[in-house]
Amino acid sequence: MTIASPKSHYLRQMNRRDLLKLLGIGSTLLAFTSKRPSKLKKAKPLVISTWYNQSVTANVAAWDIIQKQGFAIDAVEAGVQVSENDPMNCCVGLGANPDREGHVTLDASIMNHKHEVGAVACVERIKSPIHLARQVMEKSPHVMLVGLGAQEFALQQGHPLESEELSGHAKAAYAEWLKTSEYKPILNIEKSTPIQTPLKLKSGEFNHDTIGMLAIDEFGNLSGACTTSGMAFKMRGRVGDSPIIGAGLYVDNNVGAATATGHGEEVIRCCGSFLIVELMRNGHSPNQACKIAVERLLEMTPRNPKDIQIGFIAINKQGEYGSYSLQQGFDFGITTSEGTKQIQAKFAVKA
Ligand code: SD4
Repeated sequence: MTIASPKSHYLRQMNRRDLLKLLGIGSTLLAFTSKRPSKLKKAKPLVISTWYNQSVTANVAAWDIIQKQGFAIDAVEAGVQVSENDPMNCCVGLGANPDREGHVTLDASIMNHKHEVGAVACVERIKSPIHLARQVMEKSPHVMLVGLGAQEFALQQGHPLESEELSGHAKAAYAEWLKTSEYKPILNIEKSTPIQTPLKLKSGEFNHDTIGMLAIDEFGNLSGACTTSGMAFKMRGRVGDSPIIGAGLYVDNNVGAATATGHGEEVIRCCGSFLIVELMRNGHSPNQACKIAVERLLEMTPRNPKDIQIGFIAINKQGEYGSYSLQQGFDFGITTSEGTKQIQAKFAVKA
């Protein structure tokens, strides 16, 4: 293991603003190079993640790092790993539901405050795709690895090759799905309580889920992570929005960060998370930016909006947060020094 010197550690934590200051270029140049929201106040640390039933445990793990003056990038990685490590989770990590051929394939992405990104897609038999995504970011010359190449890189990095056997609940869900072999994701399935109930819901459809997490640390730096098994019973080789930087996740430390859950094809179509960050750059609040992105997505989608669900969450550099979803039912959890709160997102499509 290499130990970073205090100097290199400091440099790693510096953002563009700090660097310009150090070089004596300072605020005049910044005023020309980036449009920033007008009212600047110092952000208080926070952690925010999609689907409250996951946030309650995942945010706590992330907050534990933040409150010890840890970095946002470490917090979001540790936070979403709580879901990845839960063998009973229907929809994140190796315990999750498989694709239609019976293989669990995982997608994940991570982004820090320095525009460094890492992602893996369609990776099999690796327990923590978010850690692998971080290793792609830090230890490879690339930003994204997929399939067998991602798995090979994981083994080189010391990840064990896990069993390909499905978890008990995933086996049961898959057997049930094979009876009709219909691909019909259910809206808001993430809210089934507990999430350890992955089989069919009342409507007769199957489960899916994702955890997207954003954090601000004590140093005012932003990071994000997103990890999922994707849509249950997807086609083999299908990749959703979660590992696509700009779609399922985006972070700009000068402006804000956003992440998404729901039907990934739609989020990719509108570059959802990047769009939200750009809207915030132009002065919109996180709530407004998420709402405008959902409206844009609605204009673009060729699908019946009643058949799809999208939930966005966002934070800005000032520590404001917001959300918006396409349908009713999306919620998220926010954790600060005052504890964790559940928030219901406002939504676009009225029943
Ligand atoms: C995907 N966005 O693979 C993910 C799925 C998801 O809650 O978010 N499910 O398209």
